[in-house]
Amino acid sequence: MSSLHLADGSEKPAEVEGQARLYSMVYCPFAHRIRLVLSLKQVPHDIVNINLQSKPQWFLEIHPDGKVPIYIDSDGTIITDSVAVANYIDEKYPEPPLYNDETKSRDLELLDHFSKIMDTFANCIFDKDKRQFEEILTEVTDDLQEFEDELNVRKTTFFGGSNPNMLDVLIWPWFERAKALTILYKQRASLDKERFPRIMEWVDGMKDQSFILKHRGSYEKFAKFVEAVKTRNVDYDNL
Ligand SMILES: N[C@@H](CCC(=O)N[C@@H](CS)C(=O)NCC(=O)O)C(=O)O
Repeated sequence: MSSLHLADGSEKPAEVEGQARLYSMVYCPFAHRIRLVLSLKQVPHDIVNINLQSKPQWFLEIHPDGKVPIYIDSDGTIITDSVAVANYIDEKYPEPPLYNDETKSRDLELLDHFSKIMDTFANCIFDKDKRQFEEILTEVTDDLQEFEDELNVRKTTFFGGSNPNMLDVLIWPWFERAKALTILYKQRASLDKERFPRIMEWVDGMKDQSFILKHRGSYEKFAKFVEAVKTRNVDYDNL
């Protein structure tokens, strides 16, 4: 079950006993990570979407940061921050495994390096980065080189081998949203096929995964969402 985005003044939906809950927001890439992990692990849960511009008081009482995702486990345990939530779910539900001992430390290192790309993307879409778009794009592609090189070393479609692992899943939401840049900046923003053949193959492989298709969002709507955030007037359910 997924809900409309609940705002201040709304009632908190009753919890279903013995079932986990994800507090989410449809356009949030961090919450998207968790929807993907829950789907892959087939964890029974419900989703309550939050209007982040008018947060319900009861939502702020769950955690004062007031950010999504928040995951409430079936036993009431509250976990915040997408990577912590993803790892918590992975430990509790080991199947399918999303880390392997051989690559786990390198995967976590790459995940850490990917946060620089995430920050650049956020600053870029919300106009906090005043550099020319070309300059920002050059920086992002240079930062992506490490990921291309790693896939080249592993010689596999996914970082996880023939199936996506935690690193694949946790970086995907930003790739899905990247094309919004072409709308927001009215410029082409595609990767060079000669320089990034592995990443291109990875994107194609990820797109076809059933758990990715199930939670796929439109980059056009994401671009509308970004524009709406800038005017501080987001109609979360009607973009
Ligand atoms: N580091 C956090 C970031 C979560 C985050 O920034 N979520 C945004 C939505 S995409 C949010 O809840 N913003 C509301 C706010 O900051 O008040 C994570 O990985 O979960």
